[in-house]
Amino acid sequence: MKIRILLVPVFAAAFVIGCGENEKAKAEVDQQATENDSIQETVSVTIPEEQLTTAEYEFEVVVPDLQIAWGLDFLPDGSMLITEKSGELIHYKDEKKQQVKASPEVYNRGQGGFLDVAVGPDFKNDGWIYFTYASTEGEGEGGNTTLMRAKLENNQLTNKEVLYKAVPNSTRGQHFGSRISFDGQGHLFFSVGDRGDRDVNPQDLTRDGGKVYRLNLDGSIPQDNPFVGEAGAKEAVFSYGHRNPQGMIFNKETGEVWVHEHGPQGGDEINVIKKGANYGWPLVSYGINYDGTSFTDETAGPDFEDPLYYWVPSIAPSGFVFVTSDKYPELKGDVLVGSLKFQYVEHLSLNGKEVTAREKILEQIGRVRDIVESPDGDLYVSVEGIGIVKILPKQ
Ligand SMILES: [Ca+2]
Repeated sequence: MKIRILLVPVFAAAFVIGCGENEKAKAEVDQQATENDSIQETVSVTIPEEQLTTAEYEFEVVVPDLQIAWGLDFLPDGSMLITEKSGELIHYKDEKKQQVKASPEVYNRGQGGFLDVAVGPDFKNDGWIYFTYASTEGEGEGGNTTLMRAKLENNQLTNKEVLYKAVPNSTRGQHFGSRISFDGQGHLFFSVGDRGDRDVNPQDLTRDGGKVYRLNLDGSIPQDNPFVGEAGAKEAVFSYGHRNPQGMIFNKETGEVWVHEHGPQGGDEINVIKKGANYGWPLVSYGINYDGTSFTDETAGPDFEDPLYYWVPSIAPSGFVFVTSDKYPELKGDVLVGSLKFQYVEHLSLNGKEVTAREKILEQIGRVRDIVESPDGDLYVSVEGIGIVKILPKQ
């Protein structure tokens, strides 16, 4: 069914032993092998394209006439906040689109622009909403990914606070990330891609880019972050060696933050985020360069965290949701991932932390940017050139 990659340690092959000792020695080796297997077995799994099945779902367009609705989230009243990559923030309420005033000025270049929006976990009490966007603030030409929080009052953003600005600015148009997620324990996670500087940023803890960051909800740095106190390190960094994560969930069943990230040609990954871990980019990868040459022969190594799942060929993943809703029993407990490249939503069946099947839904709908479960348990998908559509539960 699926390809499972096992990293089985190589044992010294030569045993020169007497006949009577043979059985005992062999038993010891077997015992050792079993122990090492359980330690070193990776969970890296891929499922080939030929096993990708298709499921029919109806959908309806809920918010029409959007260009690139990069991110969306729901307020407790059921209304929706939507970012347009070009720079608009839209509040969709009572079937009307309102452009929110005083939204941040964005650097709309390449993959950068207005990125994610996430309503804070204590919104009902404190009113905080979190955003990521590309910004030109600070020194140097170009821009870089920025995290802001603000409140929404009378259709405008107030109390705006920049909580993090990645540096330096760059005129490159690649790999800004960025998604925002909360762990239910007072932390916010967000991602910044490698900004097209793969050989400089992802493996260097003193530089932004190619990282997943963890902050307290007010933007301060948790003192138990892994690189606090390390000379020169960006103390907001939680994990590194990432390429360009554009999907992030908090998996309520495992209590973990998961990201997916674009690989090069082949090698998109789902990674379970662990404190201080190195996810290997660009030193290990299941992908190759776009010109067909290989930049690394290594897919794994002892210093690197293996992906939970990887795609070959790349689907160009954007948007990620862990389905908890009873309205979609066949999706519940699984994840959905948007595909920019192949223009569908991929349903990955999960057995705990193992991906067991792939299924295509909303085939040929368009480039999928984001997927969100609403407070009343409906699944909404942002599709370029269409807007926001709702996946209709099966009758
Ligand atoms: Ca990796």
